[in-house]
Amino acid sequence: MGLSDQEWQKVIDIWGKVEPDLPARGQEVIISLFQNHPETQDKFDKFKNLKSMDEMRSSEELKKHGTTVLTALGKILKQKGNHEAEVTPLAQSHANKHKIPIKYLEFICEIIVGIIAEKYAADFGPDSQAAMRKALELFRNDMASKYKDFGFQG
Ligand code: 6CQ
Repeated sequence: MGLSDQEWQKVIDIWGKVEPDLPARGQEVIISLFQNHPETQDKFDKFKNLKSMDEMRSSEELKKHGTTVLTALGKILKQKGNHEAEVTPLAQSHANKHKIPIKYLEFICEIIVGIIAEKYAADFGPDSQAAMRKALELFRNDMASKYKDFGFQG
């Protein structure tokens, strides 16, 4: 289920558009994740007490985490599938320490695609969207396979 060179190029190109706005996009991704899937918020000791939209929006810590998650994802995407070195430690922490089900990774990936589609519509046509979905699926599959190695039934 690999991506063609052209598909990877589309992924890299759209990520290039997102990158200058990482803190803002990251903040939107986390808030949208918490709003659409409240159970995900409980996984963050730091954030589980944030209740209102205002509290979420004004949390500097939340914004920082938004940058963290998208920076890490960008690094992975830029490896064009050769992401073993990046995915292994991430799978280890998310399985063993943070205990994040694969389902939650599906949630966040879908939200990321939705936010890119909303903010960069002109640069994120159907082919780019399909390529990004494929890249994120590859990432999730590799996370899931590592989860199995670690004995986590994510
Ligand atoms: C993650 C996810 C979001 C924001 C930040 C990180 C939305 O206490 C802490 O500082 C946080 C420990 C932590 C938790 C509870 C953590 C660390 N994550 C979670 C929970 Fe992950 N994460 C996800 C990614 C998928 C695209 C990526 C690239 C990533 C990176 N994480 C969750 C979670 C719960 C619902 C999901 C779906 C998720 C996905 N995450 C953490 C990272 C990185 C780089 C780090 C810090 C290093 C580490 O591995 O602990």
